[in-house]
Amino acid sequence: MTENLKIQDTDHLVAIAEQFTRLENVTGIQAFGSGNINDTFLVTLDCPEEKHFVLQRINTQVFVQPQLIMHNMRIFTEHVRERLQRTPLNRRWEVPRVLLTKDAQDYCTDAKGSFWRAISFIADSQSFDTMRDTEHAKEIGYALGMFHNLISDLPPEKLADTLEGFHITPLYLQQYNEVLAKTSPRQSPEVNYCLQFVSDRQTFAHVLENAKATGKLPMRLMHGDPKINNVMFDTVTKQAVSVIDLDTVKPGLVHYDIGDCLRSGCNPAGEETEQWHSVYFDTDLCQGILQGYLSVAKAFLTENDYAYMYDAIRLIAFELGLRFFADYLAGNVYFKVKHPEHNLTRAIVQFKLTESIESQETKIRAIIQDMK
Ligand code: GN1
Ligand code: MG
Repeated sequence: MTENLKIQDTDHLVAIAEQFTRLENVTGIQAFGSGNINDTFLVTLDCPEEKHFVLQRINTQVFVQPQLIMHNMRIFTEHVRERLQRTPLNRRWEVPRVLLTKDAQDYCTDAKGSFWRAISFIADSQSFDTMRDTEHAKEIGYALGMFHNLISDLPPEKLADTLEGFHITPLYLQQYNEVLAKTSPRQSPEVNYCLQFVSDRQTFAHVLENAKATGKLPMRLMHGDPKINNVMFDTVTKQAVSVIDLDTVKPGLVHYDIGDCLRSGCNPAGEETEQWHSVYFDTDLCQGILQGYLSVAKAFLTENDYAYMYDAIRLIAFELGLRFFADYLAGNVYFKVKHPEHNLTRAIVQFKLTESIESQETKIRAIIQDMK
């Protein structure tokens, strides 16, 4: 048992984990990953065929209808399984499975009302918080492209909206303005930088929602959170084998995903760095990701999709910074933090990244143009 969990926590967790087992015994349980919203644990079993599974407590302050997540996951996994059976790929690709409880439910609740669910662990795989090289970048892009490709024929209206307002930048801006009206943040050069940064980009915040409203970009299905560490890599072949974290798979713009994948993948310092002076957007990695993405996604993209790619990259970096900064001002109520200034530092990292994207606009647009 791990040191970072207290004995009583561990006993409670084992009891929950056992709800999702049959004949196997739980031999270990440890905190897992670096999620900012849900609590995630890796459960170890005494079963050679399936040594691990992932147990998660869904944050119901954020996901107010967690049953919808499970509903979407069922439809999504069923669709992709059928697709892959019909047209198998010539390389390893897996989709996390939802595990059922002893009484055949896809979640269980505990005495405190917490919502727990279990998902299969992609065996012999690992994820990364930062990119190794352009080969890695191509694989990340391929993974997102494959993810989009496999659901490109699933009608968006079949999936529920698990998180209303997610990636609607003007809404985040509105919430930010509301928080700002209620608080008087402690003045500092960092806070002033953020205030000015947001104030200068009020109009830009609407770019994707305007494109959606005017029919330039269609509603499709998206992953919602395809950041670099949600792509699993085979430990031997080093190829991408799965995209995990399916809580926000729902109707939306693929541009939110393209933007999120690039803002997380092309920031070599990583989103948790404290060294925000050294944050920059790496255009070689950007080229690698887009190359991998388009090798699978070209088939369903339109001229307008390309036209908005640059804006998507810039917007999602800005949006995440805005979300972190608004949460800092609100007293850290949404994202988990390790210290009170954590969300402020995270916001500055995203704003520095946005600045770097803006200063390389011509180059990034040329990369996109050359790849069509
Ligand atoms: C949150 O919890 P996690 O790490 O999977 C957030 C994403 C952000 C991400 C930044 C539901 O994802 O939108 O991009 O943090 N998820 C939600 O690391 O808000
Ligand atoms: Mg997530």
